[in-house]
Amino acid sequence: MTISPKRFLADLHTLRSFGASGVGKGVVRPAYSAVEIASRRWLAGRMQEAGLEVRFDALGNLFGLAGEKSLLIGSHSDSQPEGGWLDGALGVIAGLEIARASKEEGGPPISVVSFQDEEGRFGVLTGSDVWTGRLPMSEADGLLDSGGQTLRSARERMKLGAERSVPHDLFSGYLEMHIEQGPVLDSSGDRIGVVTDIVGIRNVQITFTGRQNHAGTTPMYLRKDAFQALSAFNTRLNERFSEVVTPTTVWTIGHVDVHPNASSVVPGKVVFTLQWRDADKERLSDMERILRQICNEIAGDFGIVVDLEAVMGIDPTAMDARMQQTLETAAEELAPGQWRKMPSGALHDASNVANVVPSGMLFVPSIGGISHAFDEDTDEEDLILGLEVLAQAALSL
Ligand code: HGY
Ligand code: MN
Ligand code: MN
Repeated sequence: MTISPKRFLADLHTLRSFGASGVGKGVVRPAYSAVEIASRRWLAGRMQEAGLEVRFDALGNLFGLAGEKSLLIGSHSDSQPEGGWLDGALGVIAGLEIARASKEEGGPPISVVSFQDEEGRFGVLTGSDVWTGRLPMSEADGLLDSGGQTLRSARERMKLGAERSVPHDLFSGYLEMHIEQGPVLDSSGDRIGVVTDIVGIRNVQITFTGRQNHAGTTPMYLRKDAFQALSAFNTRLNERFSEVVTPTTVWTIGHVDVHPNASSVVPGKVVFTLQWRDADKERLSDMERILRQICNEIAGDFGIVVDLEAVMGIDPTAMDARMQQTLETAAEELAPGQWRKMPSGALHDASNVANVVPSGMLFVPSIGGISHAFDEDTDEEDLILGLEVLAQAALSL
């Protein structure tokens, strides 16, 4: 199969032009934004030109189908609020190039997918959550983004044409190529990572409600300051998590909304997210137990009301053994001695897809280990090597 690195890179750069941030190679292409929908239409056009049958499902997942039973290759093409140009986009465009090359030469049927909202504007991996059946559409529709908009209202504005469901049994397997988004390959000098497992995640939104009041007249002992409560919560959380975590466990308070966010007002309310990730499901549960205990303590100590939304999550997931073996063989052939097996600390659609078809993942290095930031990047030679390894594995499968 003759893949075209030139055509692959050109498509990758065109996809970046949808929502290009103007800072480095960054993009701002959140799920269901106008520019994200425009990029989906463009992608659908490229799939059609490649001779694939284009299908959008009701959530906005975009498939380019190659026939009755095919290998599926892809990822996502939405971005974080401040994202890089390769996170997700790389896997989708690699899938497009391999499907197109195979079609041109009468090779095996290869289909492409771009899952919607992988970056979790509404959920966790919303598009593949719904496609694989982990999350019912009716529940997904009620999810809110940080601005209070429902997923249902966002998807109803898409107007992407006829929606049709895409059955899982159309596919014999799933391959996803992604940038590593961490420092392991970049610092070791390896050029390819074959993913063994994807970590599990839990994510929750928490609200502390205290008493909004005047910052000059309210004595300290009378305050119910929601921000002070959050500050104490964070300190206690770090102390208590340290009793159960390992060096690879991670946790993040990534979104904080302080109300009314004014210098002369004692904050009456904070809404924040807490996310934690680990390869061990038991540990994820232990951490949730600790979190709930601390919430109770803080409510008592500060006289505030604590509300926890539903904890959302995905369990740790192993990649399929045959898929790993096939990727390893291709890596050893094209990058002898320059690849490694490794777990993924980032989530990927493959975490979900692995529940419905055998799935495998391939990483290429992230320069400086940077991602979810405008300056995320990968050397062009590594992008092309990744494409070649993926194509070789796809052919073998
Ligand atoms: O957060 C993640 O791991 C993924 O990039 N959505
Ligand atoms: Mn991604
Ligand atoms: Mn991401």
